[in-house]
Amino acid sequence: MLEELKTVEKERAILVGVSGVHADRWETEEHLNELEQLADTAGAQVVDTIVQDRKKLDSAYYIGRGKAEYLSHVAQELKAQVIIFDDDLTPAQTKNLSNLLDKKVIDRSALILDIFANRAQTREARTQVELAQLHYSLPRLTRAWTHLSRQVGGIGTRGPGETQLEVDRRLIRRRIQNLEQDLEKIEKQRKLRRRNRSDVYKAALVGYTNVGKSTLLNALTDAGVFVENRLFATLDATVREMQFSDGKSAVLIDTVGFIRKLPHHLVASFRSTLEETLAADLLLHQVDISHPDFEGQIKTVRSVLHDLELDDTPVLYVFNKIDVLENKNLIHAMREKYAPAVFISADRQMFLDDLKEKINNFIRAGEKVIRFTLDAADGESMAKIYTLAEVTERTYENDKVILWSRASVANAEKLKYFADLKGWSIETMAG
Ligand SMILES: Nc1nc2c(ncn2[C@@H]2O[C@H](COP(=O)(O)OP(=O)(O)OP(=O)(O)O)[C@@H](O)[C@H]2O)c(=O)[nH]1
Ligand SMILES: [Mg+2]
Repeated sequence: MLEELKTVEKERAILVGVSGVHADRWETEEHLNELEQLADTAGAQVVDTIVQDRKKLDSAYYIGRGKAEYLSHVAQELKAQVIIFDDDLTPAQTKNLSNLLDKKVIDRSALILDIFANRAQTREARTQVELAQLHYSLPRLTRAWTHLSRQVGGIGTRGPGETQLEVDRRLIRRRIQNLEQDLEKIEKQRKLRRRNRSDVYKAALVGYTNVGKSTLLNALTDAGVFVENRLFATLDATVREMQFSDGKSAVLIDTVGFIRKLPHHLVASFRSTLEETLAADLLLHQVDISHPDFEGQIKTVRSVLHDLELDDTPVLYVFNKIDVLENKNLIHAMREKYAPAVFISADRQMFLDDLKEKINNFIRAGEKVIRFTLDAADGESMAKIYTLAEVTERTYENDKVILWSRASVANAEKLKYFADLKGWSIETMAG
């Protein structure tokens, strides 16, 4: 269904932002730059950008009726087909504006959903996106939308928007239920796979979209993940093993990037993709230090992590793209402000050893030091310990053997279980 609605010709779009209410002029312009990238990713051509200063938003027309009429003239002059607002519009504002402008009116959330719909490849991602789209369109099912639905194709109309408009809300609710059941099944399979990995150390790459997460995963693990200078290149979770020089290994997880105003239905739908990240031992918060608003992006990512209840997971800041950073003084300042932090170029493979060493330090800090005392003749138990722990010292006392070792928290738990079972003496200390 999604393929049928793809645009052939680029749609002409006008972007609209408001400054003075939630953001100052500089921020608003930065947000509109990003909106332009989003529009480009969705396949639109931006023909004009309008910023309006306002003290208060208009509940009926968002930018006020006067400005909306002006916008209508501009849209006609420039032959625009779609008007994209940077902020989320209420269903009533969308309806009023599309009636007055007689153009397709969409907001940032609808645009992001559209990109996700277009890019989703796996069954899981498609299900998640459709679910989010249905949640989004449910309160917006009005006559205005029926009218819009006649303009088939183009951005903001991919996915369920078109066909479901004619069906009633009851059908949509039923579809939502079905999709939720599908997702539950997919989630169960995922959980099984994850359980098999439960004793390995997991580091998750998190960060704003386009900061270079997939590039870094490829550089560290030969994962061969798709990389593109566009927003939301990655929608699925990829998990790969990563080797350290001391023979240790960990898994590295790459997943969907975050963005300002990620529609909350989308975050909720993507929970199962994000599960891998939710279970991580360490978050590598990757930042594009060459981006003019990288600190704003850090704030956004932190707030999504907070919503995902990940405040307690340790974080290592990974500042990327230092190869194109003009102001090198920034590195010094950020090293203090965001400690612990590393500064790398994933693309040029610069300072990746430093990053690996820091990750390894985190792994070591999470390990337990364990002393075992057992019968020297008990070869089977000894083998078990050597599999689950890194033995650093072995001494003999009469017919007993004493092993000093290090193990992850999960493996330490397992070893404790075997110790009780087999009657070894075991003493655990923090790493
Ligand atoms: N100059 C420079 N560009 C980089 C570096 N790392 C990645 N890039 C570029 O940044 C763009 C985005 O890279 P990705 O790896 O797709 O970024 P991502 O964070 O996975 O993006 P999403 O999956 O869209 O969230 C690509 O054009 C990369 O070539 C770097 O160290 N320096
Ligand atoms: Mg990616």
